[in-house]
Amino acid sequence: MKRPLQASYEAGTATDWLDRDGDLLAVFEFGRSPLDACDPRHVPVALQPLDATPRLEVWRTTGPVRTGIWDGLRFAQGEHLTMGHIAIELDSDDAIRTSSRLAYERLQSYLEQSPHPWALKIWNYIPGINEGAGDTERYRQFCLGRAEAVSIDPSIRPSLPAATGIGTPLGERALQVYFLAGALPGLDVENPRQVSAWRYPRRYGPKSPLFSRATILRLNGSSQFLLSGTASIVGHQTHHENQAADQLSESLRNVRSLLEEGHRLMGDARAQLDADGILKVYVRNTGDLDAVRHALEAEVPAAVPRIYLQGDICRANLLTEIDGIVNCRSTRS
Ligand code: 3EB
Repeated sequence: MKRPLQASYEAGTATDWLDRDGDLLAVFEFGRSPLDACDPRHVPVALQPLDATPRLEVWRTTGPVRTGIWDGLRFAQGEHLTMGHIAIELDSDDAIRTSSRLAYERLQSYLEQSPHPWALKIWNYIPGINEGAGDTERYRQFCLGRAEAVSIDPSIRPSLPAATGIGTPLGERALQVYFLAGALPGLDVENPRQVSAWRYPRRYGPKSPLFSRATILRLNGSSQFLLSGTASIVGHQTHHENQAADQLSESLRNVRSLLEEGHRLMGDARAQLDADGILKVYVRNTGDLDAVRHALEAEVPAAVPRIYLQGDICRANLLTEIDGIVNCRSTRS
């Protein structure tokens, strides 16, 4: 059984991978501006890789893979999955809200006409995410713009893709949004330890972030977990302020709780952190790298591929966050 999405971290250059034909859906190159994309499958990401982290994340899928550009959105479409990305140049200080709205409107228009219309997971990389006080903070402005494009009825449980929202350097010129989409909706998973993000209280901003804690992509008998950015939030509150290692451990407790909840929903399959998955660890202060790494190594088997990236987290008191892709195994005997 071949999994619809094979994700891995790789050394080498993006060009080596782009020259391969057939099954390449995307190659993410860390430490480069999103405005440098040279092929629809090439996604430069403005987060610096830390330590000995590989520079590339590679996604492969069943092909053939067709590529194109649609109203500025670059996409690669395989047999079952589409990867798409948008980079919007920010021309003034207060452009985040309108750029976020524009990115989400474009993304939705693209999906409406695509054979893979269901967003499963969306990554949002926002320059200077914590700039601005109170409701003018760029992350909150980003959430406002997103909510203007994506409306939900808060009285019914919405169906939302998983997401990551991370800050890139203030000097980066573009807001970047990239996604994975499929022909069928994913199975949404919420975390019993956390308040759903769309229900966060008003104090976190005028419009709640719109994402589910994870989605499960089920296809051809295989199940893959797409984890949202997971931080040290219990209920809706930040835990372990100023303690990067403890925040990492709390994030892992959240990940395990989410995987357990997914098992409860699926019944016959269980996600397992092993060599078939990937973990991305975002670290705000490079001085915390060793502490965060030790905390991770104490709890996650060494075989699980992982990378460390310098990234700001959406709340100023959060120092680290994890996301990833975790494959499931059947528990049927
Ligand atoms: C949190 O749990 C941390 O705004 O798209 C995680 C994942 C976070 C996605 C987003 C924000 C987003 O609230 C922040």
